[in-house]
Amino acid sequence: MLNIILFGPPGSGKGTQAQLLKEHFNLIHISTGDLLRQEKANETPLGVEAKNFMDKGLLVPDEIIIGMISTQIDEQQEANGIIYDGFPRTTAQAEALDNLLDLKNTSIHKLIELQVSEEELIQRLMERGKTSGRADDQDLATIKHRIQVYKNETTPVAEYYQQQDKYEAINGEGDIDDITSRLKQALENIQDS
Ligand code: B4P
Repeated sequence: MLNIILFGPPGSGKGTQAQLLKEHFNLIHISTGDLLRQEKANETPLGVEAKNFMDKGLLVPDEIIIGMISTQIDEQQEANGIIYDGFPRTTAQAEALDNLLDLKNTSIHKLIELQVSEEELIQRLMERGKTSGRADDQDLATIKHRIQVYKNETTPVAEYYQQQDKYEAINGEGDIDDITSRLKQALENIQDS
């Protein structure tokens, strides 16, 4: 089983690339952002609570996310592997994920960070905001706040996996297809090792 974390700031291409990789490697794609947006759209109690945080560009509390991901992993017993997209976003989430995988006698193989400049992130998210209908893509202040939250609360996750010698950085700028090729190479290297 291949367990990969696709990591990077908001707008770095995690969702875009996870979709392409999942087809190529026959993996399951778990996006906490997509799961939360589904809960929001269905107006479930979880979705109603999450909305308060998401629309302001804040992280949803760890206990909500960890409960949600645990159910998802349980439902994917037969998977070839899982790409985690947008999760973990805090070290508490990373520790919880390691514990959940440990119970299943597996572990994270690699965290791959998509590196993109702040100017490019802002441009992509403002562009997406024109059509996505997402409240968190609508204004510059919220986008900048999300990037700041990423720097403060999420970058320690990369250090956490760096300490386990499981970190790799990929250039996330340029053609979508070129970035996919870089990622495919990284995943093939993991499979061959
Ligand atoms: P996410 O859904 O994870 O939102 P994101 O970071 O904006 O997504 P992503 O980075 O995947 O966007 P993509 O590159 O695909 O989270 C949203 C919110 O949910 C968070 O702010 C938080 O409130 C909450 N949340 C989610 N997970 C959580 C967790 N674990 N803990 C707590 N809270 C959590 O797309 C960006 C745009 O760029 C697209 O329009 C795309 O078309 C474009 N693009 C992609 N690659 C490109 C390229 N190479 N060149 C040009 N454009 C490109």
